[in-house]
Order: sequence, then structure tokens, then C-alpha cells
Amino acid sequence: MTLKTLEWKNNSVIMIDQTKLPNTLEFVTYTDFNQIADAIRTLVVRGAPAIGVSGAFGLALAALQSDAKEKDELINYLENAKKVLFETRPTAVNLAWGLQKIMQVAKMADTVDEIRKSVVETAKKMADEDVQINMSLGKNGSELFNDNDTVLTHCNAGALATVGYGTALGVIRATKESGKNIKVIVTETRPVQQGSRLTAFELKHDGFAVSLIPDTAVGYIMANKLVNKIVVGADRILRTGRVYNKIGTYQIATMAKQHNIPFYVAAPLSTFDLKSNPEDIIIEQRDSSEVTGIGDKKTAPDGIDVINPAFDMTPPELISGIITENGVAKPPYEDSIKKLFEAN
Ligand code: RUB
Repeated sequence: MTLKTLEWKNNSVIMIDQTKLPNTLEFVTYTDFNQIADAIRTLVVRGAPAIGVSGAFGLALAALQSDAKEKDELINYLENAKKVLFETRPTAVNLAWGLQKIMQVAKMADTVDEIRKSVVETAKKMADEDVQINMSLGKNGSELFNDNDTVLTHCNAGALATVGYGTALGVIRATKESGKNIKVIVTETRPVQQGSRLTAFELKHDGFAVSLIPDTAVGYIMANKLVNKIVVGADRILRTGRVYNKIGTYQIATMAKQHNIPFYVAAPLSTFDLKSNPEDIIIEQRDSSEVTGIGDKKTAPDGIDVINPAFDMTPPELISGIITENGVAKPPYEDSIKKLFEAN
């Protein structure tokens, strides 16, 4: 059975603690929006769609926590909770998308009881829809993959990065479900190791043929024809087709171009940011300790200067197609992305 990353149960949020994987599969239960903010910040939950739905669940908890008697008072409380949740991680656009959607619903309701009811229902619906969207996206993407393909993926864009099924891994799942044989190569994804800790765990758990490689072996794998397609997720996609994803994605895409290997991105429409320009995008810089050690073990000298960006940008000319629930966008992306949204 595929893992359920997060869910709403008995007015609380239950999620897998992804910091404990792959050693233990542990679930945590939250009833306070501040706990959800901490969970996003510390990577208990991570991955663009998963933090979008977590943000929505966080606001639903806030609506239940507040003892406001008047609509304005409750909206103010929610605005404050939204700010706390929004400031946790800056790069994935899905967080803002999830928070905005809940605030819109809250503002449309008339009474505090109606607000509470509608935000909880909307957040639950967003979680259910996430799985459905990933399944449609997976089916659309599976048509690009052939029997006996070996596919490389980076970071974790799987069930663990979403509510369930996954985006890039959703495409891989749907390809297998359509009866095609598929092998997967997973990069370790330093420094936080989402590839080895999460993707390798998830694919092995679900019975896939999977090999793990160090990030530094990507060139070797491509030069020796051990892979014939790439699929990754995304944290934000601009209207021009610029893709922001886990650090290292850009060098994989560049290397794929050098070796004529198709490079695909899989993401739901909620990952697109059609308004922002490149200069508006904030690349999250994370703590130096992620680079100066592995787990509790120090692997660098004390006091060393560290540059630790969590994401990079892959330009559209390196991307063969962007797979969504509404179809696959192909270059030129300004036109094809616009059409995907018109079909909505
Ligand atoms: C996650 C990351 C993933 C995308 C996947 O980074 O870069 O590739 O979020 O998203 P982090 P999607 O672990 O730092 O959150 O599932 O939409 O493809």
C-alpha cells in the first residue's frame, strides 16, 4: 500500500515524521497551527504539494483553536496564523497557494461556525484532490515512458512529497501500473538526502526495481548509457517554463542535454506561479550544519564557510516537457503553459 503522508483525523493532523525515515516509520499528531509551522520548517513534512496541504490544514487547526466569537476576530486570527505558516519556507509556491485558498473560503463564510466548518472541509478536500491530481498527472506522464526504460529521479517527488501517489514518482507508478517494466535510479540528494532516505525507501517499500547512486555519479550513469529518461518534481514553475527544484536539478538537466537524454518535470498546476518574475523568487538558504555533517557526525572543519542553497533554477531550454494533470506542456512553454490553464 502507498504511504499516506498526511491526513486530517478527529480535528487533528497526522503526518509521517520524515526526519525519522528510513530508520523508523513514525507518525506525529498536531492540534496547533504553530506545530504545523515547526513541522514545515524542520522538514518533518516537506515537498511542494505536501507543504501546500499542510498549510491548509494548519489554518483549519487555527480556526478550531481560536475562541473568536465574531467573524472579524476569527479572520484576524487566521491572518496571523497564515503569516506564521507562510514564513516557514520561501521557495515552493504551493504553500502560498494552500494558504490563500483557505483564506478565500474563510472570508466568504458569514459566521464563525460557518468559517470553521468550511475551512476544515476545504482543507480535507484539497488533500483528497491532491491524490486524484497526481493520479491524472501520472497517467499523462506514463505515455512518455516505454517498456524497459530506466529512469533517473532526484530528491523526493513521491507520495512523501504530496498527500499520496506522488508527482515524478506518480509518473513512474502509473508507467508500472500500465504494464510497462521500469527501473529507477535515485540520486542520494545531499545534503538532506531526500533521495536515499525518502525516495529509495518509498520505492523499495512499494516493490520497485531501484538503485541508489551518489549525486556525483550522475555523469557516469549517463555517459555509460545506464539511464534513458529523467523525471523530477518542481517547487515553482514560472510562466516561461523556468523550473525551481531541489538543488542539483540544474546540473542533472545540463548533463542530460549533453547526452541527449529527455528531461521531464512533473508537477500539478498548483506549482505554477504565472505572476512572478525571476527576480522575485527567493531561494531558501539552509543551515550550514546540513553540509558540515551527516546526521550527528561532523565531516568538515569547525568554522568553515558554507553556501547551502536548497533549490536551483533549470532553464526551459533544458526541459523536454512539463507533465501536469491537464496534459504535457512542450516548448515553447509560454504558449503551452497558457493552454494548460485555459483547459482548466
Ligand atoms: C523538495 C523538492 C521536490 C519537490 C517535489 O524539497 O525539491 O523535488 O518539492 O515536488 P524539500 P513535487 O525536500 O526541501 O521540500 O512533488 O511537486 O514534484
